[in-house]
This record gives sequence, structure tokens and C-alpha cells, in this order.
Amino acid sequence: MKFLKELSLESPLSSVSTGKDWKTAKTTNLLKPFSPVDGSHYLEIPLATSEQYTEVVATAKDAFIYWRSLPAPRRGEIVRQIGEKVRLYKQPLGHLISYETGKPLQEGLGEVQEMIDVCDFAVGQSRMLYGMTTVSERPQHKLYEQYHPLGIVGVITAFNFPLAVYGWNTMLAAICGDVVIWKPSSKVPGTAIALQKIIGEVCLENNLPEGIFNLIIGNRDEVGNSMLEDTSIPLISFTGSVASGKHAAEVVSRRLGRTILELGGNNAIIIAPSADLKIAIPAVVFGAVGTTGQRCTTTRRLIIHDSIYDTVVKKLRTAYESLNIGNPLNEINHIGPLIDLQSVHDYREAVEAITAQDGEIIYGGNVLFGPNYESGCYVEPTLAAVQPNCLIVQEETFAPILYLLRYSGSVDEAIAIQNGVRQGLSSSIFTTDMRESEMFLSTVGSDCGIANVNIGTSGAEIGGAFGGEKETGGGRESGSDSWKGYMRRQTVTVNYGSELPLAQGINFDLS
Ligand code: UN1
Repeated sequence: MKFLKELSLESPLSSVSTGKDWKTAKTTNLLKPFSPVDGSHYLEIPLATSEQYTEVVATAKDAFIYWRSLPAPRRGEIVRQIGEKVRLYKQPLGHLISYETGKPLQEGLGEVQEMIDVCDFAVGQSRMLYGMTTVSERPQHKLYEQYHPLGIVGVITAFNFPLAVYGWNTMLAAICGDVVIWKPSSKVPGTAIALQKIIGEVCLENNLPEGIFNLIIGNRDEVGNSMLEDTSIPLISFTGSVASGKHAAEVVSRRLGRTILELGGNNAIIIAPSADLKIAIPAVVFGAVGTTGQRCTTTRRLIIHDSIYDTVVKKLRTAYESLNIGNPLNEINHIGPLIDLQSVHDYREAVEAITAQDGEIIYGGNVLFGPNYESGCYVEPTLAAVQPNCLIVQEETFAPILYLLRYSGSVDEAIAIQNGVRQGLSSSIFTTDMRESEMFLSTVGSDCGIANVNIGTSGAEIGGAFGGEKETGGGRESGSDSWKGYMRRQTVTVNYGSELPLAQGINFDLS
């Protein structure tokens, strides 16, 4: 495949890099990733060993001493060059992401764009690591806050956004003066290696020491848990399932380390009576089937007002009938495969649960077989009408299943349904009634980290803070002031007078 060559993904490959250097493990434990597109095992990578992990951490520690003292705008300049280089490789990277994850090429390219955008954002931010000054209660005293680099940041990423989520974390951590150890999902190692090679070129051109941008591809025990337990990593940013995130949170908090968690979502769109269906229907369809329902922002629940329920369902069916399912690298296809056979199994189980729990499959519900679907990972996007108390609706099944729910009263009823799940990532309402949209955005409205009006639940821009509440984990990444999560805040009080007045009016007289 041309894009593998263009990204220098040719054997022999290594799974460990500290920047320019690649280190080959002395192991027979080979990772052979599976492409859900055609079912082939397209790479062979020796998995990292725990000795290699220890070496990477030692290199990263040394690099931090150098990197933290470089002025932040100069760190930003390195990130600018990374963004420039990613631009040059946008096409092959987009193709590779599509091939590894199964997402349509357009979405693969969109993901590369997200990485480029976050690089640009981080470059600007590198000149804006603002502290704040406030007023002291004491005469001739100055009180202010400043932000310092934190240290080594461990970034553990999921398969569904193999490039963008790394970018959100690492490009910000880098301008903040941190060094990063990246453990990508072993389902998508090619994208990680390709990006690391691109970053390595920038490291080489700028003669940077090893250890600023580190990659380590290994399994949970040897690498993942070592990172979680390692007291030399003050911050772990973890993206993945709620179950794995809980494990990560427990292990890191046991040593009082920090986490940024970006876990599951169970995102809903409310379709109010006044909704403009011309924009609502495409938003729902993209939200539900984009990335084959494997975004954490995927629309999983549709809460439709009774008065327009039948119209909405009819329009959705028509839209679903027009979707093409097949090889995601072929641009006529809207939907590619699920990531692997385990996900297909989970999809099947969810479909069975729907009917067992008195739901009705209105569209789809089948695994696809035949000449275009040989990997076994292609499934039909599914619409399911369910009862309000249906248990499967509470779960985040990482597949293109959209649950249809009704409400008949005011927007408050719809908001209660929307908030009635354990997860709290993204939410949206389609309405042209300003009272409803303001209610949805108010303190008694959506309880999610992301609340949208007249756009869907997925496809967030990088400029906003990304993350959610409840079981989604509470972390914030990417835009706004998320950068602060990668730094240590210091409150400074300076006395420039010749007296020692104590705060709170305490009198401590030694004479
Ligand atoms: C994810 O699914 O982990 O908002 C990230 C979106 C994308 C990012 C999704 N910008 O859908």
C-alpha cells in the first residue's frame, strides 16, 4: 500500500522511540495489528519490554531538565514545525488512519486536520501561559500566580482517534514545558509510529535531545500499568472506556498523581417540536454513524417529541437507506467497519438485548457478509425504538446503534431523559424556540461537558475545552484553558516593604 511506504512504515519496525532514535526490543513478542478494512495483518512490531520502559523514563527525565528551561515560545516553534510537517503528510496519514481504524477517508483526513489545528492553537498558546495578579491584603506586598512545567506526562490513547487525541494532549503539554511518554492503543500502532517518525524529523532538524517526545508500544502489564504506577509521572492523561479509566484513576490516585480522564459518553440529541428537520436529520445521521458509531461523542440516543416522532423516524429511515457501507478508503462509502471482531460481538449482543428488553429494531441490526465485507467487521447502522426504562440504553455500546426515545411534555422532560444516564460527555438540542434552548443551557439543563444547540453531539472544534462529567471522568483537553492541566500552579507573595505584617491580622511580637 502506497501510504505505508510514504510514511516509511516498512519492516523492520520498532515500538520504542525517544525522538529521533528507535530502539528495537529483544523479544519474540510481536504485535501484528489487524485492519478491519480487509482483515489483513499489515505490520509486525516487536512489543516493548519493561526494561525498555525504564530506559525511556530515564531519558525523559533528563530531557525535562532541558525542555522546561527553554522559553515557551521556542517550544512553540518546535510545535509549529511539527504542525507544518504533519500538513505535508496529511494525505498518507489520513489514508493510514482510515485503514487502521476503519473510519471513512474524509474522517481520517479530518482527524489529521484536527492535529494540525491543535498544533496551531498550541503555538499561539505558547505566548500566552498567563498567570494572574491579584491584590494583597497587606501593604507593600504583591500576590500573583504563575504556571510552571509539570514534568513527564503519560498520554494513553484509544483506537478511535489515534492522532488527534495525542495531539490535543501532547502539543499542549509540549508548549507547557512537559515531556511526554505516549502509549497508543495497540490496535492502531501504525499511526503512532508514522507520527513519531514525523516528529523525529523535527527533533533531528532542531538538534533536540532525546526524550522530549517518546513513544512506547506495549501491552497493559509491561507498559500501561508501569506508567500508572510510576511516581516519576505526575500526570496521566487517559482516553478509553469507563472500566479502564476507573482502573487508571484508582492506580494513579493511590500514589496521589493527577489524571485527565476522557472516558465514555452516552450522548443524546433532543428533537423539539419546533426543530428545523432539514438540519437536524443530517446532524443526527452523522452523529450516529460517523466513525461507525465509535466516537466518544457519537449520538447514541434521540429524544423526540411525540408530535413529530413519526415524521422524524420516517426521515431517518430514508436517510439510513441512502448510506453506503463498505471499504472506507473508497470515498463513496459513508460507513466503514467496526474496529475488530470483539466489537462486532458487542454490537450483536446489544441488538439482542434491544429485542429482549421490549425494544424494536426499526432499521438494520445485522452483521454484513459477502465479498465486500470479508474482514467480518462490517455491520448495518441500526435504529431501535426503545422503552424509557430499557437497560441497554444506559450502556455505551461502541457501535452505530441509535436508540429512539419519545417525550410528550415540555423540554424539562426531555432534559431529564437526556441527563438520566451515568455518562456526561456531549449533548444537543434542535429547537428554534429560544426559551427551550436557553433552558437546555441553563443550570437546570444539560449536565454534560458539551452542550450544543442546532448542531449534533460530535465533531467538536479544537478551540473549546473537550471532556465531560460523571462517568466521562471530568477531564478537559484541547482548547480554552485546558493547558493549565499540564502545568503546576504556584501562588507567589512578595513583600517589598521593610515590615513583616502577617495575614489575617495576626500579631506575633518578638520584642
Ligand atoms: C473521541 O471520540 O475520543 O468531537 C474524540 C469529536 C472529535 C473528537 C472525538 N473532534 O467528535
